[in-house]
Amino acid sequence: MEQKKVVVLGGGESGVGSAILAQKQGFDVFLSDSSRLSDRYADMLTREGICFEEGGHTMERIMEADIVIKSPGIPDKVAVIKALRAAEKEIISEIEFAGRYTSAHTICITGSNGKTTTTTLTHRILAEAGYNVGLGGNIGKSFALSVATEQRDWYVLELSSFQLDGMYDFRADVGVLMNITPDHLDRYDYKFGNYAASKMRIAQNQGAEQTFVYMADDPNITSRLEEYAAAVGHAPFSKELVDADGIIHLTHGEQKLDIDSRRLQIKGLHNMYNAMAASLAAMAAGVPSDRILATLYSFEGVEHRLEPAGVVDGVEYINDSKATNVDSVWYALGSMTRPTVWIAGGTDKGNDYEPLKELVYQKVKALVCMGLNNEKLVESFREIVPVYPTSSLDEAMKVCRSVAKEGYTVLLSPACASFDLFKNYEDRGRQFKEYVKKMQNNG
Ligand code: UMA
Ligand code: ADP
Repeated sequence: MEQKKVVVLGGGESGVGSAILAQKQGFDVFLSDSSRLSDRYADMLTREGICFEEGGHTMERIMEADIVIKSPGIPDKVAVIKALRAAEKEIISEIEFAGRYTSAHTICITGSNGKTTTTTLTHRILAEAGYNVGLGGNIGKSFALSVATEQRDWYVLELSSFQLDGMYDFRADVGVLMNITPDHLDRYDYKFGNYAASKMRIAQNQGAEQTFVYMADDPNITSRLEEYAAAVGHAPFSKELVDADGIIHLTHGEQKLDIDSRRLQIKGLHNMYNAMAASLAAMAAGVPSDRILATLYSFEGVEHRLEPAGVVDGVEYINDSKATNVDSVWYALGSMTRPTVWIAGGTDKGNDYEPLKELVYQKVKALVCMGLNNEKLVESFREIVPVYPTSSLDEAMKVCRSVAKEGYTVLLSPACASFDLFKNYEDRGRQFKEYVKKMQNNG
């Protein structure tokens, strides 16, 4: 029988993992990338003897595919995808493909915000409870590479809407949906309904045997349950489950779990949601309540998410560089307990700052804009707080130092992407932390 042909589009983390798995499964594999591959990925492909091209897509070769695995960063509007769709080729995501070659149970986590924190926490709960569990998806090593190289009983996967878009038969044993707020609309014809529909795919193919964990306080989710998740075993979480003493009461089947939110090291309402979601997912996976609590109380959060960066002259500095949209900043500001100097700005993603105005009025003493184009932020907030436009980290930090008094918090929570002044959000967060360390050392 002739070998089936797999074409992988994109030679980054997703594509290279997919190509290696496809090769291992006996397909005839060809990988194509419109740009140059990084040395690391080119070496991995060469080592495995996988054919690839870089710097352009050769259509004749690509059109020979039986199955196309598309990297999540490639939008549908590019010519190569349009041509493949016109020819009715099967185009799937890496997660759909890899799901075909593992019998491991999966916990799949999506949402506009909170994915990485909840995925990391859930994975840690299972790992510390002794499960043979892998981590992947929109975080760290690709799922496909893990399936090709490891034997796991469980996977905890973070899924982006881009990955969900190419998933058809895949079914999560436990699906988790954190929230749906506007993001990435450029990939969804600027229609929120399209983006929301993509997020709801987390519950696709699920039935009564599976569990769907979701945030019941989000009308963007609850209004879509009937259409997308009618048949699933529901496990909702909500701020209604938190009593006046801060105890969160969770139930799943016969199992009960009472979490003392004051003992959580990750702070703020959004982190209570993250803790509830991770706990319900772990309960659905059969982890005993005492094991869940042990990990919940020791978990310090993930770098660049409301991460304490140090104290200088009685001023606390917090790195929330991953807050790249308005909703995440809303939660960050909401969790501030001291007068706050807020650093925001960068590459605007079409932000509407209206939802932040009330909170800024209540909590923020000064807004320090850090970006090459600060106009929109200045316009939005200048009537509410003093606004200081700056165009570098150094300038921004000098302003913060002069306006923040003892007992204040300086919060970097930009609401914007970082690409105007930094390589990425990690670079922005690290430079911020290094600056704070330098101030501590120099007095
Ligand atoms: N490319 C083409 N043709 C095109 C366009 C791009 O070949 O027309 C090539 C690029 O030249 C590049 C490759 O595609 O070499 C990149 O593919 P990619 O953007 O999908 O990036 P990967 O390195 O494969 O990483 C992807 C996810 N990236 C995106 O969705 C943008 C990673 O999520 C994920 O961890 C990884 O797959 C493994 O599954 C990152 C991310 O930024 C963390 N995600 C977004 C987010 O969190 O907001 C969704
Ligand atoms: P994601 O992987 O979805 O981007 P992260 O866990 O990395 O989510 O958090 C990104 C940003 O969103 C952080 O800056 C954090 O302060 C904020 N955040 C975290 N969890 C939530 C949540 N459940 N709801 C809203 N914002 C959140």
